[in-house]
Amino acid sequence: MAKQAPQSDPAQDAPEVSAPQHAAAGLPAVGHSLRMAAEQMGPRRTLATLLKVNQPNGFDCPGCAWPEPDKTHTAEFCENGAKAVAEEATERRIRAEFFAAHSVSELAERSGYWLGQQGRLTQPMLLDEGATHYSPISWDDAFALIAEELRALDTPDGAAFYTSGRTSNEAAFAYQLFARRLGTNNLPDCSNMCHESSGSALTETLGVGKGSVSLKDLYQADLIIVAGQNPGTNHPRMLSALERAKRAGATIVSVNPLPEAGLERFKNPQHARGLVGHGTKLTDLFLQIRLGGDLALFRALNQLILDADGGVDRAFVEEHCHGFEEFAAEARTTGREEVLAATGLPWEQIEELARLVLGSRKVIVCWAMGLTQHKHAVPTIREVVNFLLLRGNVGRPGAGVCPVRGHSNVQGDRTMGIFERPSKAFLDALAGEFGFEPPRAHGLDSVDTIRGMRDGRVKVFFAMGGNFVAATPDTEVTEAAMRRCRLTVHVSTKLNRSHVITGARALILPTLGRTDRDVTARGAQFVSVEDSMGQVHSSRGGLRPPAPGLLSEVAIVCRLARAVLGPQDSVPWEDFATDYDTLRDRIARVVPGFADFNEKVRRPGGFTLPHGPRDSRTFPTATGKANFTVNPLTAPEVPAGRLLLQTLRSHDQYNTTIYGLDDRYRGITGGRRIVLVNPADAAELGLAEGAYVDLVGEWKDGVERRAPHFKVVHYPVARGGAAAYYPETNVLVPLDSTADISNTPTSKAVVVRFEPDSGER
Ligand SMILES: Nc1nc2c(c(=O)[nH]1)N[C@H]1C(S)=C(S)[C@@H](COP(=O)(O)OP(=O)(O)OC[C@H]3O[C@@H](n4cnc5c(=O)[nH]c(N)nc54)[C@H](O)[C@@H]3O)O[C@H]1N2
Ligand SMILES: Nc1nc2c(c(=O)[nH]1)N[C@H]1C(S)=C(S)[C@@H](COP(=O)(O)OP(=O)(O)OC[C@H]3O[C@@H](n4cnc5c(=O)[nH]c(N)nc54)[C@H](O)[C@@H]3O)O[C@H]1N2
Ligand SMILES: [Mo]
Repeated sequence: MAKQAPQSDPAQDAPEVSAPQHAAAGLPAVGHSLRMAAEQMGPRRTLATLLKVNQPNGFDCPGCAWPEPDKTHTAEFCENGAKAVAEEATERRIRAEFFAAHSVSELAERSGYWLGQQGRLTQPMLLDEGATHYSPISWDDAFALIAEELRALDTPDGAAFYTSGRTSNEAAFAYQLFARRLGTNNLPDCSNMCHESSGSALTETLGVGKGSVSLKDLYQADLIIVAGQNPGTNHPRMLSALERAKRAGATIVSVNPLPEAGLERFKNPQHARGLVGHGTKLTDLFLQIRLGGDLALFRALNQLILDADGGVDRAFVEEHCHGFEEFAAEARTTGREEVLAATGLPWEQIEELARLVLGSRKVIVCWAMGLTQHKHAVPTIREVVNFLLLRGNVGRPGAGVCPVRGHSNVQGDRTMGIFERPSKAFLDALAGEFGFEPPRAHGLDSVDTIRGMRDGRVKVFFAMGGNFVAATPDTEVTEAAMRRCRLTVHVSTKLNRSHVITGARALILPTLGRTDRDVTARGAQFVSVEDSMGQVHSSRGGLRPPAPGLLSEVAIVCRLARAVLGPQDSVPWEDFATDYDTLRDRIARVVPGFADFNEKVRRPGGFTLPHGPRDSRTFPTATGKANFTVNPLTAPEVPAGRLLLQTLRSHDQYNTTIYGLDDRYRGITGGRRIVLVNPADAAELGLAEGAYVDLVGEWKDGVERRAPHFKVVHYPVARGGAAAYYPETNVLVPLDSTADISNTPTSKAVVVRFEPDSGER
């Protein structure tokens, strides 16, 4: 089996620990982001670029999917958005000489941090069968090579087409069309590891797998519950919205095993008072819940609402909902002892939250990976929906569901048909528009793609962005699976680990990013994205591309499709590649909500997609109503002497892209191999502060999964749980440990034991 190479170099990884902070952003954040940006881009490019982020005529920030306020502040960027931009707009370059100087096996020994620091990719590269180094290849030869491998497959299902969520609507639509013209629904995407649980739960209960609130709703809410999310690091611009809500009188409750600095207090860097003052206190009530305790919490709240006089919005439930009686009967059986054990919360706190809920007319629940990456994630989110439905908190201003998406266009990619289980309606529309019969059988998601590669069924792996081997679970299994492929292809902006863990042959196809100017034979092009709240708008980069001849993602897909399907194919790939308006005209006819796409996307601020539950309390579910569901109470079980590990993000990373080795708000500097443990648990387990340990995963398959050399940090995490960074800990997440229904890896719930540092690296 492949040796597990360091994700971060243990030799350079020497974490230092100081006290965690209690406020986010402010002056240090501005200084930090400008310093990082200037290092990558130089001062002139830094200023020119950062002033264009999320502006009406600029590009969409590649950082996260949080929406832009209507009137954009001149500096509508945040510290971590600035880092994401700098990472892409860097002036460093990787050229052919780099690949001649470094063999693939040498690069496989480097950390992901080091690989990312080498700069932008500038020309197509091929690793031929048996070769030790990548060497240059022309675009046409690269497309011909992929065509040859695809044609050699017994079935189109021998290929899988992965998407990471930065891909534009236009590229995503062309990409799924190509896969389906070829004959497969194997369209795994990063969503499968991210908000799939939200999509599954919301589609079943509300009929739309997306959030139902806008920024305006947040500003009007009486009560906002933020559960399982760390916006201070991952969605910093959300803090401005929470601050505004707070000033308008909202109460904010955070539910998290960790006290996250960004949720405690916010020093808004857009205002003078935020730069130098104490900032705004955000959280009014902090529920320090145990990992995986949220289902129990929401069941308890629902029981208290049912028991309260006038707690239930009867009129709403009768007119709009289905399944109330069964749900209520189940909720009434919720046992207090079970709730206390699962949540670790004092009962009084749960009652206090219930009082806040009963005193509020407009309630929003926001969540992210803390809810979606558990075995019982889908029932947990269904129970959140029950909670909102009970008091009519869906489809009225100031209220609703708010799953906060990660990648900047992950929601749009799904809207464009990047889905291994497309609806019949979508396929029918595609068939009607393009005159072919798309495959109807479900395809493979991310976890099933790994199984397919492992078992030799998937032989060609193609990735539109992302870093598949580093982002997916069970690193050793996944890397071995990847190595079994005939061909692996990555369309990427930056070098990463997935380029050096390859099939028999491998291609790196460099591409333009969000910040780059995109000019084709028919002139300057722009693309579009959809944010976390269903707002679609254009994105236009302004920087000189990192190298001449670089192709956009749209052009890569369309030229590949033409090479594979032939020039006489019924789809006008060449027009699509050079004039994105022609592509948008087709999207307008296939995807609901996109009529007059070309006209609407040119309006300042773009347009909002229709959303039945939000707009008119219509619920396109199987029953035609909003569905209450019955979700038996479960919580993770952890044997004595073990802790439950969650794998999360530091402040200096974007998923598998490491910007730096600090996690400022949590008081960690200079390293990433740390594990946060509650001092009381540490005392019981004999884990001294500063000691080095191996984390050893335990799961029912009995396989030993080991992540060596982590420094113990005593930290105020909820009892029974621990936390360490991803992707270093992905080696511990079993491939088969996934959420029921959504098949999302359980990255927030890995049972681990601690062993003395083995000295392994
Ligand atoms: N700068 C930056 N921005 C990003 C990203 C990035 O890596 N860096 N990633 C992007 C992507 S793709 C995504 S999906 C989002 C991720 O955004 P988040 O979901 O905020 O990311 P995580 O770091 O995984 O944080 C999970 C949070 O949930 C809490 N949590 C964990 N388990 C539980 C639980 O059982 N219950 C509750 N109530 N809380 C729990 C953790 O303590 C932590 O605060 O951010 C996006 N934005
Ligand atoms: N243990 C654990 N595992 C997790 C998670 C977790 O919380 N814990 N989180 C999961 C989540 S929420 C997600 S979304 C996934 C993320 O999984 P991915 O989306 O696959 O990973 P990223 O690290 O975001 O991908 C980064 C790479 O994308 C490429 N890239 C960047 N911009 C562009 C672009 O514009 N175009 C193209 N073509 N390429 C580009 C660069 O080459 C860069 O190296 O990871 C998942 N894995
Ligand atoms: Mo994500």
